[in-house]
Amino acid sequence: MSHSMTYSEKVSRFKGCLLAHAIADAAAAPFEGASTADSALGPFDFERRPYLKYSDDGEMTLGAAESLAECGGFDDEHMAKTWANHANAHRGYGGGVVTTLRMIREGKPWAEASRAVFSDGSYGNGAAMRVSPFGLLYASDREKLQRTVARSAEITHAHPAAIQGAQLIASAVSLAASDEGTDVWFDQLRDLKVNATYGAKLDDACEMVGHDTIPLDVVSSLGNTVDAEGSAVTSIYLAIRFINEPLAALIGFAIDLGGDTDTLAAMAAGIWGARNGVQAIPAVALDRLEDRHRFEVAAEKVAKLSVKP
Ligand code: AR6
Ligand code: MG
Repeated sequence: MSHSMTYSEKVSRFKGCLLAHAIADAAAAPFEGASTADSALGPFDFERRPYLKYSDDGEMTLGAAESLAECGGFDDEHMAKTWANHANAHRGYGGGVVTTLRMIREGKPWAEASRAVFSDGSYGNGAAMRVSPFGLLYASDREKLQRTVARSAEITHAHPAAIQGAQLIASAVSLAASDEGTDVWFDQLRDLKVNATYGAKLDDACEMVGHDTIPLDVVSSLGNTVDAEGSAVTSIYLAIRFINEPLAALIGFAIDLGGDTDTLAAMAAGIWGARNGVQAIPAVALDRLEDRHRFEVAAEKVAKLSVKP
């Protein structure tokens, strides 16, 4: 955070992050699994959706923020129980994580449950899609951010690619929440110890920024799939590309990508909201978001915690 940022500006960014994330998740969820559009079809129209119901992305992010606030920071046991107990089966959770969360509810230690479905751990983007509250809370301490995010990812997603995807998204949120210009984001993200696939995609994304890409180009270079490697850098690219544009434009383009639209949109919008603040989100979207007040309260509590001496 820059020293000149007031507390109310900070609260606006924390709310902007969580609310934009949930709104984008809800707006894009009905398009999950769609094919990639040949050309960009334009901004999402909030008017056509009377109710914005968030999916697993929003639910786990809310749980993360509430657990961080309640514990005054990260507590792995509490976080695991919160995610497990809050999980609503109707919100579209990934098949592996449903089983892992059920095992945690039944009392299995998370470190065992996390490797019970896939012995190498899940490489899905489920750890990255819920990580924005960590990026906000630990924005001023990069080392602590990486360590804490890795541990939070492991609760359900022990595979290194899932952990690194979560670290990339959390770092992008923290860069957005500070006033670091997007021109230096890629340098900072390359400094994380990520695998060669992420490294190559960060290079491609950096190259694509500033060019007028179509959805097919973005998907063929960066991906649109449920694995963390197939989506984390895509969302970072989306956030940078639309950082100075309306949220509806970002969501529209995420939907045009097809595939895992809700998670692509949510991760990108969380980054966008951490830079632009809640005042940049249209009232029609805020008014229609399910549990809007609960997201706002959680964001305020995390903001308060972040300035605690
Ligand atoms: N080996 C084989 N397949 C795997 C592995 C692995 N190690 N890891 C993941 N998969 P999951 P998520 C495949 O269940 O990451 C929702 O739409 C496997 O097919 O851990 O929390 C959300 O909105 C598995 O079911 O869930 C997210 O967009 C799938 O990847 C998305 O799902 C997802 O991994 C990811 O959710
Ligand atoms: Mg998804």
